Amino acid sequence: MYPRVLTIAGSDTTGGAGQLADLKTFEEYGVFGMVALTCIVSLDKTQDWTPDIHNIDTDLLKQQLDTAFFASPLAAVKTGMIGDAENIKVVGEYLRQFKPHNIVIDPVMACKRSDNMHLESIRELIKTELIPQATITTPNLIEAEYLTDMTIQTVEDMKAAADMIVHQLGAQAVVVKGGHRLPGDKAVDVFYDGHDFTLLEHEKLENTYNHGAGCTFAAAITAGLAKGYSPLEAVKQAKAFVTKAIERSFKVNDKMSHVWHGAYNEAENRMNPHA
Ligand code: PXL
Repeated sequence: MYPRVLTIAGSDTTGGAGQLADLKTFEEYGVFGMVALTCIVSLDKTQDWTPDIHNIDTDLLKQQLDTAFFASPLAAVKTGMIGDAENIKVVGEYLRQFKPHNIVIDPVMACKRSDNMHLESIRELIKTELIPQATITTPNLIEAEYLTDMTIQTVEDMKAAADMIVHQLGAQAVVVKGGHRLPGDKAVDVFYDGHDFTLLEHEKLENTYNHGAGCTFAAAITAGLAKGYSPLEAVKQAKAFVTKAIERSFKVNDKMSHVWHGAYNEAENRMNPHA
């Protein structure tokens, strides 16, 4: 039986990030994806394609969570963008009640080019309701700063933030994503499970077309955990998966460039009668 996994996330209509990235990634990993939608993100073409976040009503989110959690045992659950305080509380309650085996918290607190996530109303709740339940959480540098109130400029800073996220905020493990913002020619992610730090280094990719990379990485970790990988194995495999997705990303238009979730398995060759 295919492991079943649930993503509790928003919809990026353009298909690069959010629950679309998650489902596409789950399929590539061979796990069966379900969705509880938290918000719909549309882009305002009259405002330079600025994202607008439309939160799903809390009762409707509850009905979806009821459906998913009661429908079938879940091998793993991922959370992504939850832009509304009440919705975060509800997700926290369901996770506490159902205690899924593997919980991946992607603490999405900023949407590129948009400040309409009402950060202050959700930041504390992400820290108190979601992070303590995480098997692993996947902040980027900005999110790690929001979680810890630290300024992060070096790998040592990343380690200190990882230590705090595990020992003070209560996640079982964390991977702090250095990405492009970290000075130097290497992209470095710091994995920490409360005992050992592991640095995952990669040459910075020329290609900066990476919309959806964060969601894809966290979704890949979720799928890996559902398949029985250890957190570190899941992170390493996810890194390989998302690196290929970034290498093969493409320009959607002048403003947007998306990762190609099918890159690792060359999904473009599937169902090809001429292959
Ligand atoms: O990359 C963060 C993110 C998460 N979820 C949704 C998004 C975005 C960024 O655009 O649209 C739905």
